[in-house]
Amino acid sequence: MSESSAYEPPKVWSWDKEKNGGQFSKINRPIAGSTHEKVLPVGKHPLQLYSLGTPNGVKVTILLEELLALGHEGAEYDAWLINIGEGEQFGSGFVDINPNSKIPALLDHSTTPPTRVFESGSILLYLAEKFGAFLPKDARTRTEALSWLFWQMGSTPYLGGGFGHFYAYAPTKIEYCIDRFAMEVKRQLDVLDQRLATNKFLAGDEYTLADIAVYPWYGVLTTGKVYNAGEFLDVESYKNVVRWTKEIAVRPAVKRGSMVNRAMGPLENQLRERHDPSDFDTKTQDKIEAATAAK
Ligand SMILES: N[C@@H](CCC(=O)N[C@@H](CS)C(=O)NCC(=O)O)C(=O)O
Repeated sequence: MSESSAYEPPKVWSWDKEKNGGQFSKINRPIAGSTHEKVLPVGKHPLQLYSLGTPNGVKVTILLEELLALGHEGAEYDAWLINIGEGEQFGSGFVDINPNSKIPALLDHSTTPPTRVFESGSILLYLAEKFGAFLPKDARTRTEALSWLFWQMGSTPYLGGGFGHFYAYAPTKIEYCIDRFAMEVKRQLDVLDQRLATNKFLAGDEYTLADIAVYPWYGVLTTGKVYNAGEFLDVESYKNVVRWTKEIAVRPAVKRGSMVNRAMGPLENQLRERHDPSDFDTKTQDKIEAATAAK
């Protein structure tokens, strides 16, 4: 019998802060709102992004780099690091922008008063509409792109909060949970695989905000880099997703966007804060640490 089947839930759930709830138990709380006062920094550009280089954060930085690559100068941005392991998402300034205390969060100072945007899907839509790019003009294709964008937002909690949590983070491996969510994630990969068998991109011929939303989760999953679950999920069998992933991964804006606010992995791929395009050449973590060591 697994440990989980011995648990009898009490009549009313209560919060036991000392219980081992896994890797994120120190930051997870059953109440919303800020835990401490913290004014957020503001840089020189109208767009201020408060984020972390997780798949949800990277969606936004890829779109911003794609907009800049297209020549939209108004998409210049400052990207500040929010360390969710340290609970920075519960600072008062961050909660003012995102009452849900999750990265990414955007403040657009080009409007008066500044416009707050939270939820990565909403941020992608806001930016695509603001700059008139990566969202098709034709109603049918636009609707298809939005359907896939909302598909990602609705489906990924089963990949992250479901599969990833129980496969990679939970303190005990529970077969029932891993089975349930592995099956669902494989079904989702098959949904994408079938769509991409007959379409170059998710909305059709055009690369859109839907591809930008889905790639950091399901594309990177097929490279084995998400939860180290490549072999377990047999990701290479989703040939069309693999083909699509390879096409997206080589885009220069995708490479740049994937480095922003990144705080793990090889140091040369980590641009923890981004305030200027030149930061990619001069402010990656390997260069910052080499300069500090030389002093
Ligand atoms: N639906 C949200 C999910 C955002 C999300 O889950 N962010 C995670 C990091 S990837 C986070 O901030 N977690 C901190 C926490 O849960 O306290 C979105 O797409 O913006």
